Amino acid sequence: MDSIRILFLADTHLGFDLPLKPRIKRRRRGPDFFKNYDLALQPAFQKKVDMVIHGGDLFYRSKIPDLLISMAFEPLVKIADSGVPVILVPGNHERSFIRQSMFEIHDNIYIFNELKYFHFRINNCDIQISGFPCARNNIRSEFKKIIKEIDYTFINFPHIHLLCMHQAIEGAQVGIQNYTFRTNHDTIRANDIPNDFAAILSGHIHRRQILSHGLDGREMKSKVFYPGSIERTSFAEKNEKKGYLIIDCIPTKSGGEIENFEFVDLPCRAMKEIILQAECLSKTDLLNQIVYKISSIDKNCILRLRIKSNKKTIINELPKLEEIRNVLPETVNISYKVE
Ligand SMILES: [Mn+2]
Repeated sequence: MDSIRILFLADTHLGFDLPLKPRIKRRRRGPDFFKNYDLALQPAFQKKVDMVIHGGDLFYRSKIPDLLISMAFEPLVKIADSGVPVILVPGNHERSFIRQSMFEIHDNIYIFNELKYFHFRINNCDIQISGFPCARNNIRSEFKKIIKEIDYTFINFPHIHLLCMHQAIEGAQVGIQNYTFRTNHDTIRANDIPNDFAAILSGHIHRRQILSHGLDGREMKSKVFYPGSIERTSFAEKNEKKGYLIIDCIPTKSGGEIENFEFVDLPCRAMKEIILQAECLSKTDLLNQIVYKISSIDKNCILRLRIKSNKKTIINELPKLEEIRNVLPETVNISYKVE
């Protein structure tokens, strides 16, 4: 038996800032997400992997047009057609359900729209992929029940057994301040993670990371792999590298082991922040200050402009987002906040 190579990506948030009929023509961030989605799937197109797993938040939200669904599924159907299985976990952004039309339904695309398990035989290995859609209520108390149900699913004990989900697990970290998930009802206890999986593959946490210990220092025999999002979805991710995971699993008598893994980077646009004090300035002064400040920034960046003002009256005189856009290079994406 040979090892199995898995392409694991998650949190692609397709459809984010991608109006299909835009009223105003300007640069959007949506195409960046599709570009990285396509780049992330290249190892599958090149048949360098045995399986593709998406850890959820395929889409940016649940209510989406059919066109967006077909855009997202087009490469997946091609990969499935070429003989590489594609497995999808519905995330919280798609409200735990991935919708397909008849054009996207494919024998070789498997979706965890409910708690399920799929069996594969690849490289003479028996592989079981168990998984469930994002549990949005009280996963902390529900998780043990889910694991019990999975325990009943073994027909033959697989050489490789993986658990796929879209949840926060104790110890996971996000954001510039390293917020750590601990005891909330939406967080799985590290001690509840069973020992008999080759690995836990999860989406949801946008920072790439591997969890191997609980916060009490106890080791998890089945490690948790978060590939992170493929692009920066918020300023909390501004310093994070983005990409996907390639994981090699080796078969054993007890559910397999991870032999090797690699985080593969994807290109990301820089996120910059400019903070201005609005007091004692006219609107023109403020616009001039913005022009001055942005003259040195990366023209390809995603900009967050924060205007700090103590006087409530001055807010009426602040420039509108459109006026700021007019003084920015067209290539910059901007968000604007008055504090
Ligand atoms: Mn997400």
